[in-house]
Amino acid sequence: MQKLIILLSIIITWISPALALPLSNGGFETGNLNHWQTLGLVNVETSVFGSGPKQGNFQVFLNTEDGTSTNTASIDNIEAFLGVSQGLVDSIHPSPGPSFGAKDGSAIKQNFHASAGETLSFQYNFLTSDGLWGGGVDPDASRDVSFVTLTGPNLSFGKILSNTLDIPNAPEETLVSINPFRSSPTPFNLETGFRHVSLMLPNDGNYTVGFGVANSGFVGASSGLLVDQVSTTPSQPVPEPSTLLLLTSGLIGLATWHRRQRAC
Ligand SMILES: [Ca+2]
Ligand SMILES: [Ca+2]
Repeated sequence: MQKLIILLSIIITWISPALALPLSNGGFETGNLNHWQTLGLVNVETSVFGSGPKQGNFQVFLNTEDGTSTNTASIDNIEAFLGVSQGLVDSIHPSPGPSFGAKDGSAIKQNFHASAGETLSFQYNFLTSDGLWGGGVDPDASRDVSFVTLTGPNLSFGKILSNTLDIPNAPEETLVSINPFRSSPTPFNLETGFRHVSLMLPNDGNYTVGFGVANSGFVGASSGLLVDQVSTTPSQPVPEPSTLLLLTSGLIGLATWHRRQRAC
C-alpha cells in the first residue's frame, strides 16, 4: 500500500505543471541579471548611463547596436527565445516596404507565477540615434522598435512600446502619441523618457514576460531600451460573503446606534 501511495505521488508530481517562482529581481537591484534570461547585448546600468534608474540603483539596458553587430540576435531567434510566434514583431510593427522588417537586436525574459487579477507593471525608456521616420515619406527608412511580450495561460501577445516613427499620416499614426522624443542625456541622441505600463494577468498560472529592442529597415545608428521596476501587484481582495454580511450588519448596528444617540 505504501509503495502504491509513493507511486501515485510520483505520478501526480510528474503530471502536475511545475509552478514558477513569483517575479524576482524586477528592479535589477541585485546589480546583475539574476532570475532573468538574456539574448544579445544586455547589461545592468546605473545612473552613470545618463537616464534612470527609475527605482533604486540599477536598471537593465538592451542594445541593438547599428545593424552590423555580431553581438545581437536575429529577430527570428528573439521571437523563438521569447516563446512567441515567428513574425510577431513585424505583425505589430507593420512594414510598408519589403526591406522594412525587424532585423536584429536584444531581449530579456523571466518566467514567473502569478494569480488571476494580478497586475504586471514596469517602466521603460526607448533611446535612439536613428532619425525619426514615417512610412509615407520613405518606405525603406530605418525604423527601430521596442516591444514587450507576455505569454501565459490562454495568453500570448506582443505590444510595441515605442519606435522611431514620428510623422503624422504614416500607417501607424495611432502610435505617434507614444513617441514624443526629446534629446537624451545618454549616449543616444533621443529618448522617449520613462513611461509606465501596466498589464492585467487574467489567469492563475506561469507567465513569461519579455522585453526586446530591434533594428528595422536599413542598418544605421543604434537604438536601446532601458527597463526598470518590473513588478506584480496582487489584485484587490474581494470581501468574502460572510465578511460582507458582518460588515453590513455592523453598519446597520452603527446606524441604529446613531439614531438612538440622536433621539436621546
Ligand atoms: Ca532598479
Ligand atoms: Ca537602427
